Amino acid sequence: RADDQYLAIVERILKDGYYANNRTGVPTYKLPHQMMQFDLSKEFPILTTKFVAFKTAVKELLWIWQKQSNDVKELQAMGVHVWDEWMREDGTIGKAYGYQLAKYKQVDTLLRMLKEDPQSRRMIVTLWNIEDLPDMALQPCAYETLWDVAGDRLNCMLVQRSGDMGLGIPFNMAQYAALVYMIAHVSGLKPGQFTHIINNAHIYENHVDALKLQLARREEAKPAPSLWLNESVQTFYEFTPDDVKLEGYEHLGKLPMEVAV
Ligand code: UFP
Repeated sequence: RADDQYLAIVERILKDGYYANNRTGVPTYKLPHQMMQFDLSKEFPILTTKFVAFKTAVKELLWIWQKQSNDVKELQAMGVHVWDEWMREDGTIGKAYGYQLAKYKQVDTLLRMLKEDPQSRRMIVTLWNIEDLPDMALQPCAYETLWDVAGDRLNCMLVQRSGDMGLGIPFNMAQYAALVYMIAHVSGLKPGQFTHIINNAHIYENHVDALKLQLARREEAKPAPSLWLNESVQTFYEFTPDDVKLEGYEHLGKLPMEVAV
């Protein structure tokens, strides 16, 4: 289950993590090469040992993958403020995230390959553009997805270079799982295996207490909710935040943590 895999990483980091400072000034405990794997036909991977703001996660995902926008005001208009701290004077996050999808029409290419050549081993969407890195407000963390089709199943591997276990990862795992459901639906496929690889998995020092509280909730984890998609949506660009909902999301409540900027 999502809680078990996530909390196992948290526990490993608290036990064996390497303690060091970083550019934010808030030190972390970190471990390399952590991984979670989910069979999306069996469970939707969202934590229940704390509340995860799924709606916000979906809105941010659609802002990146569908609007392919770097305009923070557009996100704010949807009531989402996760990028406020990184907004530049021009109101954008520079050439980061959605900008890189639009620049090379990467989502269209993926959707086309899934239809025309689903056995391709070259279905990659990447936000890591070396040339543009200096113009990004934040270099993309969850920067690459690799896609695979087996029978009627769509598999996806998400590669994340840097993962904030307290705040970022719970959000990223649920939003990319939702993305697999959406891409599968519009491609006539079913969601399959979702693998989330985190290169530098870290816990900020000021998140340790909250995460220990969460670990203590492990035995009370709730059953996973299911994801509901509006089946009448035909193309990826039609999805609205209301077309993607969790059904039966029971959780053990909020665990506030401060974001390191
Ligand atoms: N971070 C995530 N997920 C995201 C995102 C940011 O975990 O989707 F945008 C975290 C990882 C890290 C910080 O703690 O934000 C980025 O800092 P750096 O660029 O130094 O890795």
